[in-house]
Formats: sequence, structure tokens, C-alpha cells
Amino acid sequence: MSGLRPHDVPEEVDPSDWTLRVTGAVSEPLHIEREESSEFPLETVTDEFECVEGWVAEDLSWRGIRVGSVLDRADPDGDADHVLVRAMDDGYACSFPRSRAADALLAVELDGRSLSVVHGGPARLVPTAAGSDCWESVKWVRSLDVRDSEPIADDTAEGIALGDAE
Ligand SMILES: Nc1nc2c(c(=O)[nH]1)N[C@H]1C(S)=C(S)[C@@H](COP(=O)(O)O)O[C@H]1N2
Ligand SMILES: [Mo]
Repeated sequence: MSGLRPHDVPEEVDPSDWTLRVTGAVSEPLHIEREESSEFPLETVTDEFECVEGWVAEDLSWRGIRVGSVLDRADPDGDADHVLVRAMDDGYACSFPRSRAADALLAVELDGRSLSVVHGGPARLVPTAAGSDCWESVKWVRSLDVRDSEPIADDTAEGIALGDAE
């Protein structure tokens, strides 16, 4: 047991056709198939996870790809300072300054096992900065959209997280 809470998996989440796209202000838009994702080195991050609702899951060991290594391959425009991380559940997206996104992990394993769909598999964003908000841990990541201005209107994660039962 990981200590994370099980939440319902929305209907739109279909892990069987998972691919990762890198779009927006980049010179090489990427479309990475699941098999190709193994070309990136895996790193481990151990952390606790705290939801604003008041529960904590301690000592989670995430393993995944550093987002910066994926972004680098897409060659983002020099002045593109923001990344909108989009999920497979309709409309859920969270924006990050590019440097914070680059430091985050795109986790594919939790505590030594493939990340379950319930907890965001195939791939979940795990921000590494202290004090990250629970809604920034984006489950079911499907794309990294690089932007040259802050995508305020598209950043729905906080509103969805605070507005529903999560
Ligand atoms: N795609 C997506 N990611 C999400 C959410 C969501 O609704 N959709 N909820 C967030 C919130 S508020 C929390 S607390 C955690 C819950 O993670 P868990 O279901 O693995 O416990 O997922 C975060 N990531
Ligand atoms: Mo949360």
C-alpha cells in the first residue's frame, strides 16, 4: 500500500493508448510512444505527498524520467518560460514555470512497481520542489505544452481539485 488515496479513474482515461506529446513553443514537437520512453534514463525520487484536504502519504518512492530530459529533446524556444502539463481526464491541466517543470519527474513506477492507473499510471508528474501543491501532481499525463506566456486560463487543476471531492 502506498498511502495515497484511491480516487475514481475518470472514463476518459485510457492507459492502453498512452503516448506523450511535447507541443507548443518548441522546434521539435515530440510524439513519444510508450516503448520509446524507455530510451530516457530513470531516476528515483523519495518524498511524502500531502493533499490540501489534510491527508499525508509518507515515504513514496517514485521512479521515472526527468521532465527536463524530455523537454530538451524538443528544443524549446529560448523565451518559452512556461509548461502546461495536460492530463487524460478532460480539461485537467496544470501550469508550471519551465524550470520547475524541468526538475519534476514523470513517474512510471511507485514503490518498485509499475504505477497503477488508480494513482496516475502510465505516467504521473511528481514535482520535486518543497511545498508543491497536491493538484500539481498531475495523474495520467498526456502532454507537455510549452508556452511563451503563462497559460492562466488553461490552468484548471487547482479549481478542479478544490471544487470536487479529491
Ligand atoms: N489528472 C489528474 N491529476 C490529479 C488530480 C485529478 O483530478 N486529475 N487530482 C490531484 C489531487 S487534488 C490529488 S490530492 C492527487 C491524488 O492522488 P491519488 O489519487 O493518487 O491519491 O492527485 C492529483 N492529480
Ligand atoms: Mo488534493
